[in-house]
Amino acid sequence: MLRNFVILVALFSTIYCYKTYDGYKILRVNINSADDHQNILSLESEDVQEIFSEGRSGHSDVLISFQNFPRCQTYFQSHELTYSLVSEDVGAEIRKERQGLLLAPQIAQGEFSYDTYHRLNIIYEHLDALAVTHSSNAETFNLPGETFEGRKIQAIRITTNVTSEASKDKPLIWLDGGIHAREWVSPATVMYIIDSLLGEHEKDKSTQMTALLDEFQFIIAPSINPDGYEHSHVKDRLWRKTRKPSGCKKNKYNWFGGCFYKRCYGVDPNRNWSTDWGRAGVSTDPCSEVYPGKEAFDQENTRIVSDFLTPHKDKLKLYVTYHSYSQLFLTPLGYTTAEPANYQHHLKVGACGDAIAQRHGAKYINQRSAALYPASGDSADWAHDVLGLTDSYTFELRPDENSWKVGFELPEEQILPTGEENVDGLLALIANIEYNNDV
Ligand code: 0X9
Ligand code: ZN
Repeated sequence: MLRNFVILVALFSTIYCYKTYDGYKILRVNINSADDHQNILSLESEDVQEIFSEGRSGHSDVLISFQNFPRCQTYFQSHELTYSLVSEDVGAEIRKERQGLLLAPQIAQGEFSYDTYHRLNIIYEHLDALAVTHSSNAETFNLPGETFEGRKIQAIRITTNVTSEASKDKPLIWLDGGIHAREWVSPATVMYIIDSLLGEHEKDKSTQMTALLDEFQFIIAPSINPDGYEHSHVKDRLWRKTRKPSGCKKNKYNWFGGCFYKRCYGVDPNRNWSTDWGRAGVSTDPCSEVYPGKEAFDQENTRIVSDFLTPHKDKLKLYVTYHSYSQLFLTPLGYTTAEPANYQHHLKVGACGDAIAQRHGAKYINQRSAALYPASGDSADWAHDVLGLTDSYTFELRPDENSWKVGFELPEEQILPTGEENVDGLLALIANIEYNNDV
């Protein structure tokens, strides 16, 4: 009875507070030249398209409302852009996922599961519970500072003898998830990696995990854009950015100092880091999905993470950030197609893709970030250039480019296999980092 009531209330809030995306379509637009790419970006600032979904190799997936569809078709024709229909009704996909979430069984405090996507409090409570159960190998802490909406970025430090002072000098591996709000499988995968390092899962790898924990300290933050993540759960499933007010659409103000078109929120946190900030793959429109902010690190969450990592520079041996989707292993650099000096090494570590494929057959392509599309100000480039770290990578998790309707809504039954294959991928990656090989 109570459960039915809860579901009714949730459905009511779904209808009245949640962006429905009814009648929205996703189109896959073929990109054959830099002009095509630019035309897609312009389409966004003309308000014809609601979300600029990243330009993949050879195409760009764009989300378009029912009302804007005819204008969009005209625009495509006049710019000689061809496209195919990927999703007829995004709203239906979102409703389906949301119903599944509402019906997911409740879990006890501190518990976690990989059959549904969890809210931030469940993630943080599970980290704390792990630190209690594995008190000699794990401790949780908040990175200093608060996000714009006043949330903490919680991290877990995992290493043998975690309370000893000496453990703080060990070589450091940093992993983060959730920099893009809607990429829900990213925090879930990072949580699975944490559980596995502590022997909650992947129990057959205990010898390997113990050796890793003896050698390294891991600091792992599963959700480094918590404001955006919560927003994507309660208001807008396809939210990507942070939540800080960013200005007015097209930077147009009215006579009274308000916005001429509409107020914009959020900055793309993966364009907000200082490396080559604001140049490639960005838009100056504060409403854009790839708006990099007014300046580097003007978002609390990117500032918090960079301030935390900078003093650890000398200890840091590996930086990995988890995104979705497309199944890619992206190596530096992302802002220029010029080959970095350590490119041969990056090719070698790309072998982690084989380990991933061996688990469940999913193929992750090894590619230089800029070959996906050049974009300035991403976190992995910052770790590579500013922290001087050769081993700095971005994973794009499941699904691949073709087997999906709404790529960010990975079906729940794929959460676990994604976690499993990425434990294998990470172990293979660590085996090849410079620190372990003296390259
Ligand atoms: O665009 C991004 O920030 C990443 N893709 S996503 O779909 N998760 O948004 C890719 C970042 C790769 N870096 C560069 N191309 N610089
Ligand atoms: Zn992303």
